[in-house]
Amino acid sequence: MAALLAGSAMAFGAAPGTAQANDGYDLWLSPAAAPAASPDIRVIGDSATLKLAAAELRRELTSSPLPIVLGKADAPDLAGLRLPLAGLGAEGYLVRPATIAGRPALVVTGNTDAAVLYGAFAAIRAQKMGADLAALDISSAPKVKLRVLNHWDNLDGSVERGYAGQSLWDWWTLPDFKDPRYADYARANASLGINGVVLNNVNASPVSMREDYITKAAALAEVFRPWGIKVYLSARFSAPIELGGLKTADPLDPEVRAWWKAKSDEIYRAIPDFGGFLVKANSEGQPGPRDYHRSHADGANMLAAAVAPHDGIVMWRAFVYAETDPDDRAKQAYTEFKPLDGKFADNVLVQVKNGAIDFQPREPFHPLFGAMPKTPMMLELQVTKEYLGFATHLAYLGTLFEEVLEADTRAKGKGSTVAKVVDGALEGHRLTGMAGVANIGRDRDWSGSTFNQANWYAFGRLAWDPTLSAEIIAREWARQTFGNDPQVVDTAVAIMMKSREAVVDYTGPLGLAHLMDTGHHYGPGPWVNELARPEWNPTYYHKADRDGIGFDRTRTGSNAVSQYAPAVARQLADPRTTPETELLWFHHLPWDWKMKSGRTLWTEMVAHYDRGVATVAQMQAQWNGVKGKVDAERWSKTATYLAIQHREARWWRDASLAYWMSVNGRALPAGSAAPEHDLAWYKAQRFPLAPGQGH
Ligand code: GCV
Repeated sequence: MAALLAGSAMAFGAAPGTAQANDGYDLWLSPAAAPAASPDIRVIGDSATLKLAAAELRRELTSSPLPIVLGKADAPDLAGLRLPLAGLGAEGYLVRPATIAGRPALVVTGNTDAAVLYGAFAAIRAQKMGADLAALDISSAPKVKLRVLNHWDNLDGSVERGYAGQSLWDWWTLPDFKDPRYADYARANASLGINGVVLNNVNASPVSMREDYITKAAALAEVFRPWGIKVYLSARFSAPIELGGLKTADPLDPEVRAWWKAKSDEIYRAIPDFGGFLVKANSEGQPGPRDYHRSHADGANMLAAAVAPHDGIVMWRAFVYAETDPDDRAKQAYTEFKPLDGKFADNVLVQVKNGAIDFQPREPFHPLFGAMPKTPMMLELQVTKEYLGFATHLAYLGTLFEEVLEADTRAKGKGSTVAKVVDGALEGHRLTGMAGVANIGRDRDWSGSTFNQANWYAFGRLAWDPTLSAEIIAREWARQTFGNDPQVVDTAVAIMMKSREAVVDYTGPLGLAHLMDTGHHYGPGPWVNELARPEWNPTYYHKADRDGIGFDRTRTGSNAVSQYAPAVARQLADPRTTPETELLWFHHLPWDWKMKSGRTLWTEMVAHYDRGVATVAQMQAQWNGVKGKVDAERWSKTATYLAIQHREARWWRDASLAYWMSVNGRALPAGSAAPEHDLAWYKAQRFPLAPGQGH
């Protein structure tokens, strides 16, 4: 019932930008209600996807200076136009005026139905950004083939690192009940070009591949299909034991191989366009091929062989580290995977997080990018804000994503950016992918806050084209979300563009990372040092003592810098040439180290913490300036969340400084406020019920 209400309430949603209530359900799109007037639209062809494309244009556009004609390039009336579609592949679109049967029209076309749908969304986006449809001439093809959301959703409805309510998937009522929200979700993804969804957590339950759950997944696939979206499943490596009753999951065992082949065949019978498997193996307690002394390539290739006859793929995660390995955690994935370059089957992508540790507010790019030229490297970004203040802190991640995509690996000389590794341009790979760990749940606004929706949006737009600018994406999103008032749009963009750096400043400036409290990752815990695995403790990462702070990853330390291409390694080997934003990631330095500003390291650190808190206060003031210009519901929720963020930024700053002072015995620079409480108070805080914890 709730779901039905959700669907129908959408029909009455307020238009973006009005000062009425708006619960955010419509995201950056328009409400379902048909506009009073709609343009003249002709669809050539009758597929479900083309119908959706036409419905979107009707719903989103109130007028068009030209009649609109939609259809595949080879459709009657369009084929004769000889439009330049050859370079657009299966998903690229073309939108331009043309004369059809003697009448001028705006043509929306592509080589497949999905491409036409993307073209329709592009036309809508362009019009909302102020373009004149009569003069529109746009064409675009995705630079990345697999643009996939990873849901860390459990079968009981909880979401690991989810801060937007329960899972969207109601596994209990599937396959019978197809909540209208599933189609609304698919529509939002399609508007960005997202073409794949991994339904279940990488910490996977074998039950996801049980017959009844395959039927449930098939029901979702059916809803998503017309929107151009394939479903994928996270596979638990030991499923042949748990589901199949075998004694082993050894990837070279013939019975195990046969089990996976039969299981894949079964899945493809239910879901003919099933995308394939995502696997977390031998990581944080998950089973994997290393349990049988086999390599990650052995494991991936076994699954790849099972899905290859169906054109399926395997996304094999490189997020591995072991408590038995005393080496720097930041080095372990590279050490394990680099020697496997060239050993993976053609339909395997190695999925690599943006940084070598774990989605910190800032990390240097992962050294595996550029280091495995023979292997397609799929970039994994975290859209949900596990380490950036959950749903309550405003942190626009477009800038974080842009920073990693623009990072230069120097693998093949200057300009070998992570974007070029990921989109295949550097090595000529055609199988390419980008994954985003979703921030989507059953909250009415899907992502836990209005501004979190922008992170979903930014992921989708960058997966389509990793060279887009974060600022342009922010502007696009703000205009579609809030309407055309320039003051509102400028304010939203200004807030967004500084927001992530503010989080870096108040949680861990100058390359510090992994300082949060245990388990829930909510709030500061730089003092934590008693956890079983050394690399789970913040003290492992900052190594602060009376004399200095930071992780020496040069030759005198773990030598992680040697995993980068020589030009990058040389730069990072010297603290004077290392970017100060990454200084303490790579170097252990005395508290009196002279920074470029002329200040000591300690004084500079304090200045960053202070700046982080001050930036949030500025963001609050800017948001107050658009009160009454944004609908009251979204305005006041955002204002309340900014107040929470300000309080918690202060908490992060105070707790961190109290701890650093207890270690270095130094006073705060003049003018910097003393922490509100003593260190013992901060240490005593407990949050057993914080959301999103794994279980
Ligand atoms: C899904 C981090 C998170 C875990 C997550 C893991 C991963 O460690 O805290 O919740 O598990 O990354 O990416 O596999």
